[in-house]
Amino acid sequence: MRTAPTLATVTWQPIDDRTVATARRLTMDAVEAAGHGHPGTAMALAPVAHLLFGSHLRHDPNDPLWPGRDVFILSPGHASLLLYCQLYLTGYGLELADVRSFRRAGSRTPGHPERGHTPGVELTTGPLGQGLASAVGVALSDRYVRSLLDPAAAPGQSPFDRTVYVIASDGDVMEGVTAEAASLAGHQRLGRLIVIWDDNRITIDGDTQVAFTEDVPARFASYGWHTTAVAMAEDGDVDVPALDAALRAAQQADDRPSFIRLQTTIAYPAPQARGTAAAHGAPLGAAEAARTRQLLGVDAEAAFHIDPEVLAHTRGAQVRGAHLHEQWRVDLQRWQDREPARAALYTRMTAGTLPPDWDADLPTWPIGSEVATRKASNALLNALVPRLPELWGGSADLAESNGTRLTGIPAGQPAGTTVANASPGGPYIHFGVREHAMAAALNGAALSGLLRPYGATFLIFSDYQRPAIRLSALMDLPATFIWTHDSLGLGEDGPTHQPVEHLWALRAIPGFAVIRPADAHETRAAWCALLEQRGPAGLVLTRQPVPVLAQTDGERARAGVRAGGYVVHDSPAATVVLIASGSEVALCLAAAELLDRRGIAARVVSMPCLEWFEQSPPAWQEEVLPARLTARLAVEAGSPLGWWRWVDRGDVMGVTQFGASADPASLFAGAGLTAEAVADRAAALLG
Ligand SMILES: Cc1ncc(C[n+]2csc(CCOP(=O)(O)OP(=O)(O)O)c2C)c(N)n1
Ligand SMILES: [Mg+2]
Repeated sequence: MRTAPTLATVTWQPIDDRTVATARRLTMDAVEAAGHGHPGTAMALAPVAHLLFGSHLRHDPNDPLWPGRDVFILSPGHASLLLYCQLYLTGYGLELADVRSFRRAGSRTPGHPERGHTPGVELTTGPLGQGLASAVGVALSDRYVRSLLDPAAAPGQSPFDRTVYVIASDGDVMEGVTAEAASLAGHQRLGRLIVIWDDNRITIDGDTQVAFTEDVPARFASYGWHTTAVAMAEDGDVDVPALDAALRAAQQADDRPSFIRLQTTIAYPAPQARGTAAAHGAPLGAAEAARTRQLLGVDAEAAFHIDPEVLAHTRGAQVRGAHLHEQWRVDLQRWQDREPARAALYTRMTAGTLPPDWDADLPTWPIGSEVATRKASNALLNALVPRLPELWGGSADLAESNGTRLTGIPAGQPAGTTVANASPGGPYIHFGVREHAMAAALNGAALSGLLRPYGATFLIFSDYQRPAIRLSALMDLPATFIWTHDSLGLGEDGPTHQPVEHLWALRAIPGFAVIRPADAHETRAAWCALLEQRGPAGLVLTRQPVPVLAQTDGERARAGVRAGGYVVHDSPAATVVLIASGSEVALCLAAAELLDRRGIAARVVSMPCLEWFEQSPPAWQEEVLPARLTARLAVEAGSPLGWWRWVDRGDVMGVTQFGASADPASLFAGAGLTAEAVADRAAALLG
């Protein structure tokens, strides 16, 4: 069996001190060369990074995507050089030239680490708090995957046991999303999550005493974390043996996440800059850098000089990594031989393909019946989740409302839970009232590529998730955000709960698909398209029942939804086009009927996803919205903001005021969204 993740006490040699000195001076050199950047924390934590990458992390620099690796997340992304130095020194393929071109256009060393841009960067970080919160998602989803694929293995003995290491700064620990995520991690007893808090008492405004004076470890202890403290060494440097011991204790505490308070001195050992906020985000300056190089014992060397002995030492990580990787391969092979069915599932999940017949028995609805699209989505999830174990997720305390309560599907809870129908391997997560942490956790859960995570709340509360949604799009992760109660149509809960600007606020995020199906049929098509397309997406659903349309059924609609928009009603004599998404498609069909009675032929286009329509071939766009049909009216129960893109010389009907606590029919009428009003406006367009 594989070696346990815990390693023998690290023996720190003079060469390790030289390695740390090298990383520190490389950090200074890179910031001095760029003329800007964040040297302080990358310098101070150089021993931490070397201890992790050299001794604790199971990783293979030759294969940054090795599935058996531990995950390292640098939550304070501004300290990116801390990571870049390790990726260079341990041999990830990042070269000295890359470190030299730190923060330059086109370099592999951007200001903050970017996943997909630099090999070895697991997660894009920079917005404080997101890294730590996403790490909770990694650990939570890892536990699920491990239970799914290798439930019988003893703790630490499965090829799917990974540890998630996080470095977090004061800012990370102060951010609200961290409170949500840490509380969830404590409840879920995520024993394979280890956070090192860089307690340097410095943020940009200066001493943390100006704003941050609580007992942080006590807070984490009350969340249910295992906490330890490592005081700084007498000279202000990191106490490496004490940190090493704390890490080993954290690795042993496998029934709780671990929080290590690590006291450090920002910019150590710079004689003037150390311990100051000035060292957070600006070059030390030539004179201070020279004094620091002297203290580091590298003053005689040219900038960016690397001692070959140091490099040979750090590149030992490649040998160690290859060894760990090979051991893992053997363990994985044994597991595959023992578990052929699970191994086939793992192969499929790794490939990201869907099994045959995954969509064979999806629900159907009688045409003409009235079904809220959230209810349709619920029926779909109930059909899909038992067939697709990669569908992992839940809701932020709105399971019933969001249509994510699943029949018979176990909840994911820690071992020994008293919750009914729950286990560590349950694919359904009760995220609690923690929308932001849920969204960040979805990003973490999507990183491995094995899962298709989803998380649900009301559309109005997408505002509580926005920073994580943006990162999901930036990283192009296959996360699905389910948002119900999508308009004034939610009714009596009133303006605090009625989205107005949200659809366009979300559509404004580059690379993010907002899908707002017209009815149950389109909701089915949307889930199918989502599962086939693998991109960051939001599924926007109604609270209120909407008619199940004849025009949205079958393969034609499925293709139409995939293309983002398609014709649902037409006439060869059409002179005007009504374009709508979601609940307003039925409204436009009714308006087309009224127009017909007035002798005006209209085409109706259902446009569930503007991003997909934008990406569809020009010929398809022309087929749906021909250039000759310039009289176009877009109708959506939200801000009209971006619809102008598609209406040519036409018009947009939307919502520009907050709603009110009233029944949906009055609210739609009050906003001017009735079939009569739509028909009138369309007729007016024709002059
Ligand atoms: C959400 C968010 N708010 C603000 C910032 C801007 N910012 C970058 S670092 C920082 C605080 C620096 O203090 P700390 O987190 O302790 O990092 P250190 O200076 O110790 O490296 C701030 C406010 C940010 N990156 N993310
Ligand atoms: Mg700090």
